[in-house]
Amino acid sequence: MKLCRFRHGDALPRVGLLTENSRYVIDLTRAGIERLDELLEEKNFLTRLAKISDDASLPRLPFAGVVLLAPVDEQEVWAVGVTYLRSKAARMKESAFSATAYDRVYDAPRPELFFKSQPQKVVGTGETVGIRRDAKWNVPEPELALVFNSRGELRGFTIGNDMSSRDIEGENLLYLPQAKIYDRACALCPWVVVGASEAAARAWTIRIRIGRAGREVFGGTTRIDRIKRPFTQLRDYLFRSQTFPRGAVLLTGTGIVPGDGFTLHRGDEIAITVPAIGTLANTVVAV
Ligand code: DO4
Ligand code: MG
Repeated sequence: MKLCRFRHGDALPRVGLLTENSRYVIDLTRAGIERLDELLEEKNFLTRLAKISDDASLPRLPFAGVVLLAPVDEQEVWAVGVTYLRSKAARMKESAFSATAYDRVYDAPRPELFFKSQPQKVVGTGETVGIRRDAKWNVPEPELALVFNSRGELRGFTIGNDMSSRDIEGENLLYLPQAKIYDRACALCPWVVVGASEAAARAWTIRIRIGRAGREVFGGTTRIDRIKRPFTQLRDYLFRSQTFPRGAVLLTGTGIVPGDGFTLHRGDEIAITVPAIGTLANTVVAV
């Protein structure tokens, strides 16, 4: 099942459930569900959603008539880095003098976790993502995203883009927050797939296509099962000594890194797809 946040007309954001045929969004407002984060707190939310999908009295809105939003109400977005060998190799190569930090974190028990975005700064599909004006080497990072409730229970999966400035990151590891956190640096796919297990998600693939003036300038695919660490381990470290009263979203790291000669340009079209979830599509602007 796929959940989303959406807007319809002038109304405030609502929560929706995609119908089996993907043609309608069931508006969950009349079922008493007004916020995604609250729904994900419910113990039996999957059973409730199964009943809702059979309830013909709830309004079904044609898919084409709704505006899909990023699937966060008040959840912070965090990220984990260097979870794929490909990411480790790329960071070691780009680093002026901190290459061993990446090598060590890849093998260490404690993962590299970092704050990525406040919820209100997350952009959704169809919106613009940013490249910094003071950076020369900018890339998207296509990542599977884990959606947790406040108890750290994995409630669903979506797709994230951890936009990054590689020259700033490579110059000095202490610049990582500037390479990672700026306006329009975090995008999330509107769909949250619920009811799938970690084992199922590990069989998925993630791919990216970057278009420029109608031509593909970069494409790549990888498998989620190449993520080195179990999702439970990532969750345990994220929730250590830290509470998330509204839950949290965790980007799980990138395994697709364009070659060193590639940087994003304004106007580039980025499409990140996990077939089991959907596509996150954004156009690049300078911020
Ligand atoms: O340490 C730098 C960030 C790594 C990252 O974002 C990734 O591997 O996806
Ligand atoms: Mg990343």
